[in-house]
Amino acid sequence: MADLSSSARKVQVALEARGFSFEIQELDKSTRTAAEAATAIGCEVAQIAKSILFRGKESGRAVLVIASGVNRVDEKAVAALLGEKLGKADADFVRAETGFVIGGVPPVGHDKPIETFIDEDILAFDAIWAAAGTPFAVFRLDPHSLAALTGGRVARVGLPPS
Ligand code: 5CA
Repeated sequence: MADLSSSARKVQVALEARGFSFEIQELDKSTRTAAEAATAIGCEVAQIAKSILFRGKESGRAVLVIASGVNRVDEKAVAALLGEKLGKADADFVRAETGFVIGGVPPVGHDKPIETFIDEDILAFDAIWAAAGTPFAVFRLDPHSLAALTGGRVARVGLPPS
């Protein structure tokens, strides 16, 4: 913990505050994208929990989708659950809403509460990995903890590659 960068430490504190003992690891290889993270860790890309931010088109509120690394987010499915169409989030919006930079956005520990959806495909694995605040930090967790950890709703919000 003492060795973690300040952004990773914020995530470690948030995990502990929710009663989880998952340990953040800072690697010397980039984990900025799901593919890079899988290579650095030595796991399947599908085992990477991507945190993708959207912006409600009318409300402007942030919406987080945690998806399996191989899937695309089914924006129509998320919009239907939300009752609002989705717009894109740019890098500044991501930073302002979460407190983290793209490539390091974690599933928890954001500066503001964010409505969250969890891609049900991520539950197929015994272990998954999520970003932990920087493009070099990750933590390993069991996917069934994601809902309790984030307060998110598990739903069919991922589109597998064809
Ligand atoms: N650290 C890895 C997972 S361990 C990670 O954060 N992967 S990610 O997929 O969740 O984050 C990268 C995502 O950020 C991309 O899938 C993409 O949706 C988003 N992104 C990348 N560049 C931009 C950009 N310029 N503007 C908005 N979103 C972007």
